[in-house]
Amino acid sequence: MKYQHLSQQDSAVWEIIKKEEQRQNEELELIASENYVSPAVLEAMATVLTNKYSEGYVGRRYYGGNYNIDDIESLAIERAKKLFGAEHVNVQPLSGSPANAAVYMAFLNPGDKVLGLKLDHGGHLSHGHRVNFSGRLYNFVQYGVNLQTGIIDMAEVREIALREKPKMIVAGFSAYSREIDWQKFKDIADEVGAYTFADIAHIAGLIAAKQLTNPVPIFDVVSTTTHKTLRGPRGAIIMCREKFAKQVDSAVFPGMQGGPHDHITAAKAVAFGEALQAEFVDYSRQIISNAQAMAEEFIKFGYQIISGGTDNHLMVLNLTNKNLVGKEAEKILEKIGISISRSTIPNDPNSPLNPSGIRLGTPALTTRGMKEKEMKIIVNFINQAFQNKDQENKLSSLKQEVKELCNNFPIPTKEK
Ligand code: DSN
Repeated sequence: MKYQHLSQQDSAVWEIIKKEEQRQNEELELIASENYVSPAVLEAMATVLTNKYSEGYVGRRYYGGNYNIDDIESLAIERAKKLFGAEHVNVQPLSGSPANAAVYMAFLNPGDKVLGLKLDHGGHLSHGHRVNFSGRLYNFVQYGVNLQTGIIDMAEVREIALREKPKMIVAGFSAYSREIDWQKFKDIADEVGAYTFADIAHIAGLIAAKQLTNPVPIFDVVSTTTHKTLRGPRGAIIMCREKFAKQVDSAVFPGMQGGPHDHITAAKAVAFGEALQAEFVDYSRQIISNAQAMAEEFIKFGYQIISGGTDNHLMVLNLTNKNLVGKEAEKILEKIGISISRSTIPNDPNSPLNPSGIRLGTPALTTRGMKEKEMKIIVNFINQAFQNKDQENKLSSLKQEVKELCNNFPIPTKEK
C-alpha cells in the first residue's frame, strides 16, 4: 500500500508503521484472535467515511448528510444477514466488549443473574469476570469444563442453571477448542426461562463458512467481533431475533455508544462480501485442517492439549510437563519471531499474568496460504526453541528459518 502523504508528513509515525509491517511480514502470527485483512478491507478503513458523524440508524440519523452512510450501513447489514441467516443485525458496535455490554444492557438490569464460562476454563473477561464491567454490574455465576476431559460439562451447566435460575445464559469462549452444543444450551435455558446469548467472536468465520454449527437460528442474541476468523476490520456486530431488534439497537445507541465508525462499517461490508465467496469456505476448512495437523504434531512431541485436540482454529497447551510457564514460553517464541498468547488452563494454579499454558491458532497462518506441511514445520520450530531456550545461537538460527518460511508466504497486503 502506498501512503505518500503520511510518509512525507510524519516520518516518526510512518517509521513505526513500516517496522510493524516488516514484523508482520517476517514473523509468524499464531495468536488465535488475529488475522491479516485483505488489501480491499484495509483500503476501506482508510477512507473519508471516517469524517462523518452518523449517530442513529439508517433513515433515522441525528445529523444531516448521511445518505451515503445509510447506503454503506444498509449494505453491511444486508451482507451480515445473508452470511449468518440473521433476522436483525446491528453493525455499529466498536469492538467485542462494547458489543457484549450492549447485549447485557438490552436484556438485563444491573444485579440480574447471568451464567457464563469461567475465564480460566476458556471464557472471556466480559463473560462475568470480577475485574470486568460484566462481573461488577451483573451477578454472574460460572460454569466450567470437566477437568478430566477439558470439555464443557453440560450436566454441570444444567445443574447450576436449575439451581441459580439465571436470567441469561452466555455460551462462547476465547480459549476453547471444541464444538459448542448450542441446542443443549438453548434447551437448558428454556427449562429455566433464561435468554440465550452466544459470543462467537473467535469462530464467526468458521460458522459463516458452515464449518461449525451456527447458533444464530437457535439463540436469542449473538455477538461477534469482525476481525478474527471473519478476517475483517477491528469491530463487532450483534445479531438477534426481530422481536429483540429495538432493545438491542437502543442499547448500542444511545445506550452505549455515540457515532458509529463509518469507515469501519464500510470495511465490515467488504469483509462480509469476501466471506460470502466460495473461497472463504475453502479458507475456513483449511484453518481447521491446519489446527488439527498442528495439534497432532504437538501431541507427537509429548505436549498436553486441553481436551486432547481441536474442532476449530485454536488449541490451548498445558506446558506444566515441559517445565515451562506461559510468560516464559511467550518470550522464548518472541525471540524466534513467533507470536503466541499465554493462556490459563482449567483451575490454573498460576496467575492469569503468568499462567500455565499458551494458546495457539491458525487463522493468520492460513491466510498466508500455509497448509498442513507448514504447520508441522512450525511445531518443530516451537519444540526446538523450547528445548534450546538458553542457546542464543540456536534461537537465532531458528529466527532465520522462520523468516525464510515467511518470505515464501507473504501477507496479503505486502507490496509487490
Ligand atoms: N483478546 C481477544 C482474544 O485474544 O481472545 C479477546 O478479547
